[in-house]
Amino acid sequence: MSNIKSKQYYKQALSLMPAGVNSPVRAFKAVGGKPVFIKWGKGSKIYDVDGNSYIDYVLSWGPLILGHAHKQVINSIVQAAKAGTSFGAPTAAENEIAQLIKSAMPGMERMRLVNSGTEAAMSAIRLARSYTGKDKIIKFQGAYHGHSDGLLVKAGSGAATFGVPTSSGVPRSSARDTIVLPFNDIEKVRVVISAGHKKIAAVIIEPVCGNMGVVQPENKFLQKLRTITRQYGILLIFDEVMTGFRFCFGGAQNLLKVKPDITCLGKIIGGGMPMGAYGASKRIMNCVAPSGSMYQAGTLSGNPVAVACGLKTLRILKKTDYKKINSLCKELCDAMQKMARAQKKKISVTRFYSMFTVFFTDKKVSDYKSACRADTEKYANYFSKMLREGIYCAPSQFEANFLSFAHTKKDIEYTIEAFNRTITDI
Ligand code: HOZ
Repeated sequence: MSNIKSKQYYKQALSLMPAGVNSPVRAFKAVGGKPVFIKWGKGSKIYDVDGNSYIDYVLSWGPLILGHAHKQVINSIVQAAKAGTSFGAPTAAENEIAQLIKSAMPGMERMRLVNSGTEAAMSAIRLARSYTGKDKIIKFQGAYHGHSDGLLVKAGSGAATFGVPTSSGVPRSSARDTIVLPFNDIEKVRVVISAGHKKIAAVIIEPVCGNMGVVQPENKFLQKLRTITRQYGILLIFDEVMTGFRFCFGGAQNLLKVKPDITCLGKIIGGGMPMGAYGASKRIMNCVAPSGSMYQAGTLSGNPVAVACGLKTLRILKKTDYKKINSLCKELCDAMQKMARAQKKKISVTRFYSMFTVFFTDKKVSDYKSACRADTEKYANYFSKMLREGIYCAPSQFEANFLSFAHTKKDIEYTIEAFNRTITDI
């Protein structure tokens, strides 16, 4: 496997961008080696500048649920671009995508399209503060809701990967209003809320965590959280940036039957183009300017090319049976877990529908503390070996891997064989 061209591009990139990348985890610092530079993708595969191919389980960190360069999606992008790339004025397609999202998540009676998940979560927090007149928020340890100041406290994803869960440059005054609690610990939530509810505007949560690796809610944690927040007049924000349209045509809120007050979306709703959204009841969304006094705006919000890409993706998903992707992911994860057991390796494969993480620990992973017990050196070794096998996994222990509808049985069988070879000497 030659990496000559990737190395050259990386060397050049180092003189242009911090660590040579435009988002930290891409630098491969947590897994060693140098990043591969991708030239193109099709279906379940990506191809680098040296001509190597990889079965892709990152899928642009989730959005490409239909696989790379899906023909109909690309056609929609081309058609939209031909008609103009940005107007900074309303278009009919924005109504269409908002209507489709609302039909899948009826709690989003009104919504705003934005450009990323970070923007959606940041705006949702401002909205909750505006609506309740309170300042403090609760988030969970190891959860990641984008890189806005108040949310970059004890955060997961790249922040956890690089040991800067609370970023430098975040003013103490911003972090002061963020209360961080352990995921899946409802008693801690109860104690903190009953003592401090007069100052707490919202609880923000990834209903299924993806940014500390995949960690599921347990023992009706979300249902109980819903009851407590409602009881104390605190808004519940579901960050469904990763989970929205990933498990079904809707969100984790549909599957788990818990209705948040505010929903944040990103990734899949843009189908691989930059897009996010936040939405809530008409009453809550009426706070947003110019209906209300909470200001939020964006030149590229509802961008016609991004909307066309997201709209086509969602329309295809609406007609698609998710059973195929979910059962294929189950087959993959069950086989990996079985092989790990057979080889007596300390590995726990966590999975929720078509999202999964291979944790290098045999202990149960139910929160950030238990996720941190995983052996990150072993993960790094695993990542590099899988890459050499032609499999592109998340370049950090604290991230999710994803399947797409383009992944085939053959991809899965090859991955299982490669996994078995790979873990033998780890
Ligand atoms: N932190 C992102 C995933 N949770 C990674 C984004 C990227 O590097 O593209």
